[in-house]
Amino acid sequence: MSELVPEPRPKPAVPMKPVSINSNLLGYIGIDTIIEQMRKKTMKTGFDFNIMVVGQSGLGKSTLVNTLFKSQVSRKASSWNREEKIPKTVEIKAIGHVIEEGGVKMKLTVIDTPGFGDQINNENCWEPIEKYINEQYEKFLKEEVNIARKKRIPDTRVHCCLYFISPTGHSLRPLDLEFMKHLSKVVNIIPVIAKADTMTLEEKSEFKQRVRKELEVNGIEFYPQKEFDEDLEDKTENDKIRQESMPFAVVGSDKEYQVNGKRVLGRKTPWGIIEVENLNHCEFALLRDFVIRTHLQDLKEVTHNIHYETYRAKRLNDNGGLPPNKKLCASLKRSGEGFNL
Ligand SMILES: Nc1nc2c(ncn2[C@@H]2O[C@H](COP(=O)(O)OP(=O)(O)O)[C@@H](O)[C@H]2O)c(=O)[nH]1
Ligand SMILES: [Mg+2]
Repeated sequence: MSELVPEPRPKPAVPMKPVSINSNLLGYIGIDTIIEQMRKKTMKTGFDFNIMVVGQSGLGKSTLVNTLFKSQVSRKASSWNREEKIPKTVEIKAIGHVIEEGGVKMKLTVIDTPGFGDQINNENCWEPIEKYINEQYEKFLKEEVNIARKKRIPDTRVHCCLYFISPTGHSLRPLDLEFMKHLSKVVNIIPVIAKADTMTLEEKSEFKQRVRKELEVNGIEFYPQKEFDEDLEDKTENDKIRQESMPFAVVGSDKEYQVNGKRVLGRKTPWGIIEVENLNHCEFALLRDFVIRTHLQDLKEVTHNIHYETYRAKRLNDNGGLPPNKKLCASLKRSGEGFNL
């Protein structure tokens, strides 16, 4: 009797699916602890956040920054002093503070630009501000290309620029347009309407619409820029901000008052107290939530991945592909070493 030889089985036409490892079978792996690990690291190292305020004197920049961080983080403009000289040029002042909340340290630097737009001829007055922003990119780049790199490069790059629009109820001034046109390519600009308590509800909503239209007509992209939305969720969330909230109409104050048994930040007027954190009174709380609670990390990422990257690529191109650190280039040339970035 002949034995039955089993026929070789045909190979499956479709490659077999990779076996997915069911974590239920193996037990708990602990991938989700990465969040806790990252939290611990951030708590240890803290993080830098640099915010710049730009706009004409008296629009409430210092007051708003104080309101934003509920502490005296930006020096208040001193009262008028006859001896004091009116600054002739835009003078840039950076004031650093460490703010701690829930064990997390934020090294906050507020960059104030007193004197912006205060001259009779304000032509090119955005230039010193652009120069300052680029200088911070340059500093970071130099640190990055150093052979002996610091473990953590101090980050002085401007992550966010609050641009204060005067609450005229008319339209943007040429200076506003010039500034935003030039600077929106190098930094995240968030336009805000200053002193919104000086406008009626109708005036405010009309003015907001007009400003949005003017920015669009002039091709000015403010933060959050459409092209950098990463997915549909981002797009839906940011579209709402771009089409409804921007520019945030804010009121600032660092004085506290008692309202219904609670202490609130507000402005006392003959007709009542304007509560800065009350959404029925102004959009300060929206701006604060936007900058700190929902978009802080994104502001940092867009600064690093888009604005700084653009600067870096241009700088390296201009330099024939070499890093801008001349000393380093010279020393490497001498020693005959080459290196890649
Ligand atoms: N009505 C109103 N006044 C404000 C507001 N914010 C600040 N001020 C006042 O405007 C003046 C100038 O404010 P300041 O913060 O020094 O302006 P900066 O020159 O832009 O820094 C001060 O008297 C503030 O009390 C606001 O939202 N509404
Ligand atoms: Mg000021």
